[in-house]
Amino acid sequence: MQRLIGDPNGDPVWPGRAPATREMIIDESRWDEDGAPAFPGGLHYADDKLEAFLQGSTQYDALGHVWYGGKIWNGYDARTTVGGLDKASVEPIAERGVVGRGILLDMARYRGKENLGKAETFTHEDLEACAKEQGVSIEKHDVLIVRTNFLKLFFEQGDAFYEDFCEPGLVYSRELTEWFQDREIPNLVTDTIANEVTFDPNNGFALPLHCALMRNLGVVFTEVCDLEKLADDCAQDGQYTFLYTAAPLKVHQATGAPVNPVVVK
Ligand code: UVW
Repeated sequence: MQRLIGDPNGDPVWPGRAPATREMIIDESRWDEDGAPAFPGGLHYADDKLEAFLQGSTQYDALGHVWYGGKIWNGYDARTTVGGLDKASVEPIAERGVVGRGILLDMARYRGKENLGKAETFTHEDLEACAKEQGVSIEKHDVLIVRTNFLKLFFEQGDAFYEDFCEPGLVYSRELTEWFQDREIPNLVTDTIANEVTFDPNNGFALPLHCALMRNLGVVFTEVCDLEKLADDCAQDGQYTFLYTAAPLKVHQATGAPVNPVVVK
């Protein structure tokens, strides 16, 4: 479910971030150069380096990634983020990983579309209706995996994708927040950059669900997942639940980290 990291064609990223670049440090062309190291037995090897925003591909957000009112998740002072997250970094998610029942909610297919459009919203009631149509029910502690196929437009449109940038997604309401809380949903996974409608159509706020779900409830977010193969598979066999497993890279004090979630059906 991970998109490619370091692909020259780039990866969709939040405005202001840049796609990862991978640089070849040594390969067969370098071993003939003057000063190249020599190893007994004629050993050669290839080595490379990645320069990447930690949230510049398929990734887990740390719980301390977003806040308001000077407090991050669990009431910690937001100044604990200065110079690196002393609290609520990605490390505990990396150490323990996430394993549980995953459920794919294919909102694009449910709405009869190839992909959801810019700023298209849906609610927890739509998620329930989608599950019902798929013949499954959302259970307590399920990892919710929501497909929009919106990032298809990034690959089709290039830079124009970022004009009037507003992704489709869940829209904030108190009822939606309580719905997540009642079900103790541990993890929201989507194929968009922000996991929610970027700007709330009701009040214009940016990313209110990052605040309500991540900062206030401790729901972890997995973003920029490639759900296409999984969605095709589920549509084919009609089975929309599976074992979901993921552990992001363990990066000290980081605000997020790349991950390749794997499901077992
Ligand atoms: C921001 O970092 C602002 O958003 P996201 O969590 O979607 O990457």
